[in-house]
Amino acid sequence: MWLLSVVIVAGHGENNGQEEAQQQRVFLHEHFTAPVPTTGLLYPRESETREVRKLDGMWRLLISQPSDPLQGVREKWYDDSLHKTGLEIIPMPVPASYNDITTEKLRDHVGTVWYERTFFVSRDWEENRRTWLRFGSVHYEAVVWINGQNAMSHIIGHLPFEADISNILSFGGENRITVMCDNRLTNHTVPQGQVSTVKTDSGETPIQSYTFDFFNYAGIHRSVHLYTTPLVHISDIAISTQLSSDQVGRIDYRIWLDGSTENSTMQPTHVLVQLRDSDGVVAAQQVNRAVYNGTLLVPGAKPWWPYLMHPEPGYLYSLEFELFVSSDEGDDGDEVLDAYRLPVGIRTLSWTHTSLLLNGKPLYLRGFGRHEDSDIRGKGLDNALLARDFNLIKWVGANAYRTSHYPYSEESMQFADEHGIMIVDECSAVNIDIFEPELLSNHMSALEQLIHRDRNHASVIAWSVANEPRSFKMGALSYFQALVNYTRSIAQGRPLTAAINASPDPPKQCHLAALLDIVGFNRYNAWYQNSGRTDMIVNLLTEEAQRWHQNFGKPVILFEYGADTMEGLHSLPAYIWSEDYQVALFSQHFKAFDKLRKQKWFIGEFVWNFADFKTAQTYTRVGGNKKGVFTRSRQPKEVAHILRWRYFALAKELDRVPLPKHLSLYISSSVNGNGHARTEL
Ligand code: BDP
Repeated sequence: MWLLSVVIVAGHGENNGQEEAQQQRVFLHEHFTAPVPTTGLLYPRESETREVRKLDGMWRLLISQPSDPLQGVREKWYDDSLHKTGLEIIPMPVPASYNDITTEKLRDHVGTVWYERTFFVSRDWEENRRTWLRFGSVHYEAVVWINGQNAMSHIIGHLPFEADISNILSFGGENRITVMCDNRLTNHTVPQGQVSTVKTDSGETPIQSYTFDFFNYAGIHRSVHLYTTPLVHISDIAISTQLSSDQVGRIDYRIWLDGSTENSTMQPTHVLVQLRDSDGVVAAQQVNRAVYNGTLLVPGAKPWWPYLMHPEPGYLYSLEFELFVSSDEGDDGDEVLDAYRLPVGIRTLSWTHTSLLLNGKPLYLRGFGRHEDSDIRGKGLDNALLARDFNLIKWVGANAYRTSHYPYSEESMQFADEHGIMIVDECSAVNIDIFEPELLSNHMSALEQLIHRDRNHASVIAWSVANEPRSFKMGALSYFQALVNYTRSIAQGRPLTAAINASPDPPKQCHLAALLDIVGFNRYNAWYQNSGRTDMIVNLLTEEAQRWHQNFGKPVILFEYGADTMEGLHSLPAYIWSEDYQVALFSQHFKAFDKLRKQKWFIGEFVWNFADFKTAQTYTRVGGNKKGVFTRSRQPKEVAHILRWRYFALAKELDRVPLPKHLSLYISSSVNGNGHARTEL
């Protein structure tokens, strides 16, 4: 890294002078250390050689003093039960964000909290296996102890981490797990934030601020798994797939083994790789003796297709890996050392300067930006919510969403594979600014961990490297050159994109767009710009999209458009915040999209947002961001019906999908020939 210059710009006020100066520091990110590649972390799945248990449920929580977040580390609270501290302990569900569970204190807590629970492990788990502890996500930073011994630590929320804890477990006895979770964001975390101290009526207290527009929920957000593997086991798998024009599927796979045993009769001799279709019938197989990578060919393969692009969307095979040790008695006596089954969809993904293609067919994406967010649970994984959301996505006829603005749960990625919903998979770099080397290295790590986690999902059609970075700044150019070069080297056959809000043209031209494969932009015409003017959408939007394509020669997507809308608020003529206004604004966008679709390089329209969600407190947000097509409790606003009509009309036009029976309501026999004119409410 080379500091090119430090330009001190005189600030307009004393307070922001320092900040502005800092923002002007420009680094040439020529020499950076790429992240150490992630290993392991296969999603825990039961098999004949593996057991999986969840440690979800009610844990205990201790809230540290915001003024002394590391007190517990100094005083070694992990050495004994948290009760021994004499401090207040409260029940806390896992998985869930802790913020909205209590009635006071916790919502705006800044700093660390301590989680704890106990569990038993049977003696059977001691022999010939390893026991792993795996967290789906702890936001933002976690340190984990088992029975007082440090087991692992991790930074960056929304990503899994794990450790082999066999050596620190008490088998046949009680074990204690202690987790310290820190929610503080700084200039070098992904996303960024700042902690400062304010003087309140009862003294000084730290507060967390950030520029991104969703609440910084924290806690143990996803399931905690305890699982076993054999001593020598399959630790990691990478696959890539292709489908030829004559329907021959191709799966290139690679597996990694981990562990050793002194017992030579337990050394693996070969791997049996079998691809089973959804009826369990073997469609292809291979025995691999020396190397752990290979190719399976699948004649007459059933491809993975997105929802509404095929009568059987989301078709998944099960790719079985069985690790064997040969016995002297011949094949029949071979012993399975380890078995792991990976769901796999076979498809070809490719792109050009104008299109993104799946199985050779150009895609038109229609969907949403979303959030993992709900009442009480915050960002905690909730299967009921997950199932409801997918039902709504399918009801509305969407075929894609972006995991704005961080990686979503692994369970949701599996759901997307199964339902044929395409995912633009975004890392947690939202609104980044101040492009310093420490940020770059965490940002690279965020992408590396995301790609490692999600590379085997058929549903993932692109990686989004950032949302609304301050990419027009001078410092952004070398930052994104380094970031994109690195990410491209690990991209596993997916194009790179980002959701940009800088401009396609100088003076605030985006430095990132030229580096991407697909240019995505966010634009709030008739909302943040020209509020109230739904007559100022079509031309502005179509012209801007054209500028993006002309300037950068890439396929273009609109990743965000929308309007805050209070459910139940109506106004004629339409007035901002009313349901009528949201409908009118969407309708004008649809006109622009249809103009743009004639130009083949415009490949997708994403609404902001799928559902209302919680934000930090500010006078522009009434109980949170209300741009949802659905309310926070997942009921439709009026616009949802209009959107449904459009998304199904697109499915009909593009893929000859019949319209759902009850899309429109009977009004009168004189309207539209069949009497159906208005969408069903
Ligand atoms: C965009 C951001 C998104 C916000 C949205 C909004 O990408 O996170 O929630 O604006 O203001 O700029 O609603």
